Amino acid sequence: MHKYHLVHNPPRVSWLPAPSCAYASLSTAALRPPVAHAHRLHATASYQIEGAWNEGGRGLSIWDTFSKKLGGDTGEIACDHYYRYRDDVKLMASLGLKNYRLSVSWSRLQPDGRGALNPEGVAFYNDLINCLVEHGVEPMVTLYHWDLPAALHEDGERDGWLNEDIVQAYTDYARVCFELFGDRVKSWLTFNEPWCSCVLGYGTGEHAPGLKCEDGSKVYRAAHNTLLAHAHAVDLYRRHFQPQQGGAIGITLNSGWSEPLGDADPHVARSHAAAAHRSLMWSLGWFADPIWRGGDYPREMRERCGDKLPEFTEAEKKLISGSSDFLGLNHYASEFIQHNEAGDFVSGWGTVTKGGFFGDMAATSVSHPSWSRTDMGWNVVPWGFTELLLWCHRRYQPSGGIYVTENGCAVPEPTKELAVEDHFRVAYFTSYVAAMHEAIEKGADVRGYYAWSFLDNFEWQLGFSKRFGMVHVDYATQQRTPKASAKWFASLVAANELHIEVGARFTDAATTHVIADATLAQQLAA
Ligand code: GBH
Repeated sequence: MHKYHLVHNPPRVSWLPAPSCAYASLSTAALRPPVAHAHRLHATASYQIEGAWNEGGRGLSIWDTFSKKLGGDTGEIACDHYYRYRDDVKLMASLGLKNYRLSVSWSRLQPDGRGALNPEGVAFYNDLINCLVEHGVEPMVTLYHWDLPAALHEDGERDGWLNEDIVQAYTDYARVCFELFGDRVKSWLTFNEPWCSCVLGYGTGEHAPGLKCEDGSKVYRAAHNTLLAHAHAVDLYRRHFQPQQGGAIGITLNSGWSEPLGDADPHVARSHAAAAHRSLMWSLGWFADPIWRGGDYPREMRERCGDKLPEFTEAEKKLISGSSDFLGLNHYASEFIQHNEAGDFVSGWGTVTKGGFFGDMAATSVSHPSWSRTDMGWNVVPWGFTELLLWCHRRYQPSGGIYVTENGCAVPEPTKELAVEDHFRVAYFTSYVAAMHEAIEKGADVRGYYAWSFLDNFEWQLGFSKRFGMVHVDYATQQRTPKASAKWFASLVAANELHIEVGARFTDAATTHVIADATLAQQLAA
């Protein structure tokens, strides 16, 4: 049994000793749900680190073609992890990491997205998994982190996640992974952040396959097929693999925390509160309600989306309901939310959208002027993490608990010398781990924490310009250099204690409730 201690300076607070409370820190780590205590984990994703895009028999994915089309950085080489995984695993082990979340590139395993397996791809993941196990690092494997085989997508009305045939193709691919790797992999995630692959891939066009959809109907359709694919893969695992292999399977959803903007007029305040709730529904509830609350989309979505929101059959509702052993949660930032019927929306990457998916949601976000921001422009609001964890716990009560499968920040690091002094990142992690601790103390069943990310990597449409790693990567030489945050994380893992030096975390108490002050709320809204 592990004991966790949260050490303030002063005072000292005991960490929760519950055996189910496992922690991991550092970039994307994951915990093993039923067995507890996978901690100190890092997370990564295939297209963001592997490189070797046209080597080892790999087929193309939609991210290969999409990033080529954008004309900037691509994942062709990325961190060259395909060739350097042994050294990377050794580095993890040397930092004392016990868990590591990775994703499988579907098109490396099945170049055409269906049928024939690529033996070199099979060998790569076998070697990688064996190497992790040999070094005492437990893998958590994401089956789908956005890199759909290009063969399953052609621009058009009913392709990729818009085509219901994808459900069978995905389930077959999942079966292959369970068969090949399930003897050693005991922790599976069906999907990483379907919100992103659906909204950004089929709505705003910021992510592959880059489709734009004004009324949002494609977004809802893609999500519908994603949920069905998830449920079928889980059903398959539970019936044919879980009894012998004994692992756990879940899904990872992303959400910020949405805090209602205050207002002196109680009527306006109530409309902001309803908008904040909708904001959580359109990010988390969209996927989590079907899984944990009876098989269908949230009531507010049914009311506001009309025919655009596809229907589930009764059999599908049964299949989806309960289809996750635990809730995987990726969290980065928080916003104040106000009611806005037009639904003007500025995405985390700056794209402005009107109507459609966001118009249905009818909510927009406001940042508090005192909040610090990361290099992504995302707000640093540790208390929002506490609120979100408690909200998830209360609304969904996932039987296998909550695993934080990503949390972290980008920091401007123009040189390696500056990068290794990443005190902002240390403060971010310190603050967020402490905020998670607070949620656990208040009753949230959080069993694991993975930091994002182990290595600096290919940050999707922003390429190599954003650095999330605890380990610096020099892309010219592929040299890895642990940053201060990696050392901080290693000591967190080793001690099972979080030491918070005075002034070493983001203080946010001032902004927690002050927003209820009507004057400030009006200033913000203006
Ligand atoms: C994760 O995405 C990804 O899983 C990972 O691959 C990536 O590298 C990492 O985070 C860092 O970006 O205002 O529209 O942006 C997180 C992406 C960011 C999606 C915040 C939701 C808020 C809504 N999330 N975003 S928006």
